Amino acid sequence: MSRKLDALVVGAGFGGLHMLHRLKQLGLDVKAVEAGDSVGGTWFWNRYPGARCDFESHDYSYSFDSDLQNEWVWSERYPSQPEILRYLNHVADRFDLRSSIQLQTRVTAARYDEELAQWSVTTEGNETFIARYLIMATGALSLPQIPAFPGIDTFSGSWYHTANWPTSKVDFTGKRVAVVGTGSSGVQVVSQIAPDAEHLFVMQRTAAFVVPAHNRPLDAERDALVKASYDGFRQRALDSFLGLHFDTELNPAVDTPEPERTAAYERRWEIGGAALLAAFPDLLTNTDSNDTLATFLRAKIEEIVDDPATAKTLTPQGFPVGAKRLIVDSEYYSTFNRSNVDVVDISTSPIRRITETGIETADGHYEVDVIVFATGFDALTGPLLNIDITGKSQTQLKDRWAAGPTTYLGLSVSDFPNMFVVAGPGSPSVLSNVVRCTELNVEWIAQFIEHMSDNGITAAEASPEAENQWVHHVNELSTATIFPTANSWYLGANIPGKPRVFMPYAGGIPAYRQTCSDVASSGYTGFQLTH
Ligand code: NA7
Repeated sequence: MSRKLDALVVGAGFGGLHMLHRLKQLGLDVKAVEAGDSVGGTWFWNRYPGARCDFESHDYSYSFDSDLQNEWVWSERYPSQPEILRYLNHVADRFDLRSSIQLQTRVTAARYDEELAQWSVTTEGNETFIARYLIMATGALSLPQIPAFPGIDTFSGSWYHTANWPTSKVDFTGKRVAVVGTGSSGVQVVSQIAPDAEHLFVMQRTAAFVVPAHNRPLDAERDALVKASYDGFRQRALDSFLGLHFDTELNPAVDTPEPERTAAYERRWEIGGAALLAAFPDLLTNTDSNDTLATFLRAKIEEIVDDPATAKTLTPQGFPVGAKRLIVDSEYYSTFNRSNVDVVDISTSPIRRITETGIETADGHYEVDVIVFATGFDALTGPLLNIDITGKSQTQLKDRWAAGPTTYLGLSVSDFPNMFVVAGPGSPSVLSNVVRCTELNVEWIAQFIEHMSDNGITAAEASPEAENQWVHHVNELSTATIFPTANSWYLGANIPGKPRVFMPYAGGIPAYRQTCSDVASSGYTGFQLTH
């Protein structure tokens, strides 16, 4: 049985919920399908202890509805996973979206019918949806990666991935635990497990730069202050590279004399969060400048961690600060001062296999009862390529993207008409406050769909020329930054065999917003429109 719709939205996280709401406002017959048991997307799945957003609550929230943003009260400076999930559930109720969302529905394939100008979308349960518009709000970090360590099936204890955490509480009391991976998820979970575990081994392949969050309850005064000037607050965010506002010194870091420069870093260390990365205007473009911040952060690790050998292992080397995502967490380094916590350097002695009783590395065996994989995601392209997507002339997305993703504005792919991507590769996405990016994308897609319908346009796709130019532009922008110099998931470097291409748009939110707006106001330049 197939269900016919105007539009199908895949995913009910930040992007999908907003998209559904906008298309309903346009009067379209629209449905969202969601693989999870609840709305929330990333914030539904990543429910490991300590899961928290690294951007502040007011920033990491929708701006599209004035009443929504004024009535919701965040309880902490940085929102925890349960609170964000409550917020997204509130949004689903407030805008009456639930009856248009089908949960526990994973899309497996989508095929474009050129003659009828419509998509046929199949689910794991063999349902079919027919829709003119297909909007992929599948998330950038929604396909977890579990490395293919041999022997995992023989392990007699329990193991979990942070991005697929059980809904019931996992009790670590008195257990020997290994956490594999020290990205944001690993860092957050480590300080939560350490107090309960009998022993915790933190298996680190690459030491990460971690800055304090200084999380705290959000006081009513701060909340009132933001709400009194929400318009200005949102505008400043949209005018900022990351889609959230930080105070930046006027002069480049390299031109700022000591001790003024260190004082600027110290102030931001005390403020907490990603503010450090925005301290000077050239930190993301000049490696010498970036080195000054790296030196500052390395000294902090030495100060906090008591054991010099442990501090040395935890000290990142060989890549600029921010080239791998800067991690925000207050307790991580001090957790290694506990007698029951050890860092294991698996860069020098890699994991060989999982045994029945633990983890075997090149130089030893670690007996554990629980393994927590905090090994990240097949980011940006993974969630899309995990679906068998076929466009015009039998073109398969996985073939088209074999050498890396190609999009126009991150929103559209040539030969895949009427398919739009929210916060996809080629958009600022994970390189920005992703909520600002999803809102820009959703609003832009909604307006384009309205334009198509008002003008009798049945199909729209990126032209190959516009797509090529955009891909070239995205590459060019990234090479002017420090981003491509680290083995990060931004580049696909964490997935064996994945093409090494810097995927997000590194030009910042203001430039991206301007370009998308110019494309729309010029009658959708770069799109092939079929009437
Ligand atoms: P990340 O940031 O991709 O971190 C994954 C971690 O797992 C990282 O330390 C990896 O080391 C490590 N890893 C990955 N594969 C392996 C293998 N095969 N062996 C050993 N260690 C491995 O994912 P997160 O979930 O922490 O965070 C993702 C984003 O979510 C985050 O940036 C925020 O935006 C929210 P590596 O650095 O690759 O050497």
